[in-house]
Amino acid sequence: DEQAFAPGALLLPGFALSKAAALLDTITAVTAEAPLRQLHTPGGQLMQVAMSNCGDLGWVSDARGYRYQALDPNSDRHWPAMPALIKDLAAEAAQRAGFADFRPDACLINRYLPGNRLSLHQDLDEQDLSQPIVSISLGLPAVFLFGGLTRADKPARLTLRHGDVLVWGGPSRLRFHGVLPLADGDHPLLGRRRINLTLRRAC
Ligand code: MD5
Ligand code: FE
Repeated sequence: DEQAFAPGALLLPGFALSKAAALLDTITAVTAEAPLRQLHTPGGQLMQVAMSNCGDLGWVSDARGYRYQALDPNSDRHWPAMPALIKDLAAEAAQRAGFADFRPDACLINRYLPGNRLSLHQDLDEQDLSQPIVSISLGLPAVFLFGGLTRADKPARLTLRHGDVLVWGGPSRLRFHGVLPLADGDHPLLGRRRINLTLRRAC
């Protein structure tokens, strides 16, 4: 039961559910090579959400700014390869939303613990903003804030659950968005955490 809840935005409830355990295994392997870590914003704030990446490019933030780079700054080694399971699932979801040849080169792994939030922002660091972003949610449910094209637009709320996949394309690609502080809980597969995979064409 797909829901096009805004122009260009498609919610695929439970689309990743049958592959959740296998996805978790690949994430565990990736984060053994490139551990999750909290990044600093260019303004010097420590982000609550811990992050890592797989794929040709990874998103990083530090005093020099936000950017994509091929090397993990913690190790100076390439990010782990993007598992085919993740890449294929994202391409299939994008196809459902009308993006026939989405070939992600970057997968950001976001790890939320209870209390962690992601403040309202836009995703602007990618070269081609006509390419969609595919977001896969695993573990504890989160209240997602889904705003407009200016920061002042009052965001709508949407609960993202284990296995949900969202495709953000077209005019929704540039919406302000964020995540409210994660409520505590104990998920049968992931325990006390939420993991979000964000698949992008970065360059
Ligand atoms: C998350 N992550 O749940 C979200 C999922 C990030 C981030 O925001 O930057 O890592 S991606 C949600 C998203 C992406 C692009 C556009 C819109 C939402 N939107 O128009 O609302 O950890
Ligand atoms: Fe974002």
